[in-house]
Amino acid sequence: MKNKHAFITGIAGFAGGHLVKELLDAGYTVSGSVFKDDSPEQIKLLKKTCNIYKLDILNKSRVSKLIAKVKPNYIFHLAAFSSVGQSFAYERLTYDINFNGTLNLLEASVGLQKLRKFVFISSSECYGKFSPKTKTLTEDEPLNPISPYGISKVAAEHLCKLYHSRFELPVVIARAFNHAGPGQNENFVIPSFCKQIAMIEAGRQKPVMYVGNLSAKRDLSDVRDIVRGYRLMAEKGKAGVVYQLCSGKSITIQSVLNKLVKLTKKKINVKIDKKFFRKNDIPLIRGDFSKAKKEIGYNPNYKIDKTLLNSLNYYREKM
Ligand code: A2R
Repeated sequence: MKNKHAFITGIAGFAGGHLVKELLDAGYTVSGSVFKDDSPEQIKLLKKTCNIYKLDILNKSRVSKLIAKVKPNYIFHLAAFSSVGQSFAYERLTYDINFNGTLNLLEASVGLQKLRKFVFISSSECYGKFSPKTKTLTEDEPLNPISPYGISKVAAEHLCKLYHSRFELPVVIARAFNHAGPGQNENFVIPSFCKQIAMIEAGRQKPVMYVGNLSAKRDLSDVRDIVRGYRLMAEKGKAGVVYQLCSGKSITIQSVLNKLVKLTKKKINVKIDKKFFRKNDIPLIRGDFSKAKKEIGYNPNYKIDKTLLNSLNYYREKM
């Protein structure tokens, strides 16, 4: 469709696949980039509806050549080193991909004639440690990241704002809170639980689940709501502005686990394993999506029970 061509970096990632569906359903033409070929099935599927390019976002000249060739009207920059936990072990790589990769893409986008919006995907990890008096996070909360991942996203947000003020690049920043759903890899807490339950059901793991800190409270959304937020930001977001995308509620990891365990007929023993505990873990995170609701019409639709069932079924099918 004319003037509705979206380019997604990290298109074969967890959120990427859901964003493709969201955009195609809304009448966009979609293309995007993959880094490695380590999910050939997913890429084969994507190629049925999208043009897919191989791209390392750290390759500056290749990024600018590709963007100049594709000439998208919308860019959704999802490619990232996305694991908070692993960012401690791969600190420099995290800064490289999340900061320099974003810089390459911003540079390549300056001067694109028909670019309507550049959506940068940031994270609630930018807030890091905040005052216990803060009950609900808003976009105005000071940023105090406590992980290499959080630092990289804060720095990249600043870069996006600079490119907006310096070159009038129409950048909007999505500060996404935790999200889950089918397709997420097991480095994250919900898929890790789901995979273990599916393994137990398939007789491939003893009926014991290993879990980390269950008392942490998180603001959890369905990925399908979050990607709708990305589209709404592209269509209605104000350039240079940050929008939080979240559920506005918080739930303990314990409750998530209880809900998941109720979805299986197997009797499961839960064992706490300290190796899953994170230093500096934040006890409670809850966001407020009022600004996104007011300015772009964002309203989450999915109930947590559906998100959990769909995530578990994804791993059941994989078994
Ligand atoms: O390794 P691949 O081919 O799956 O690509 C990953 C891609 N990526 C890169 N792309 C280009 N050049 C690189 N040097 C590079 N390094 C990684 O980023 C992967 O498909 C994608 C990220 O996808 P996920 O890890 O599944 O993250 P998710 O959950 O979709 O997160 C999307 C965005 C990220 O910016 C997160 O930081 C944020 O939402 O929460």
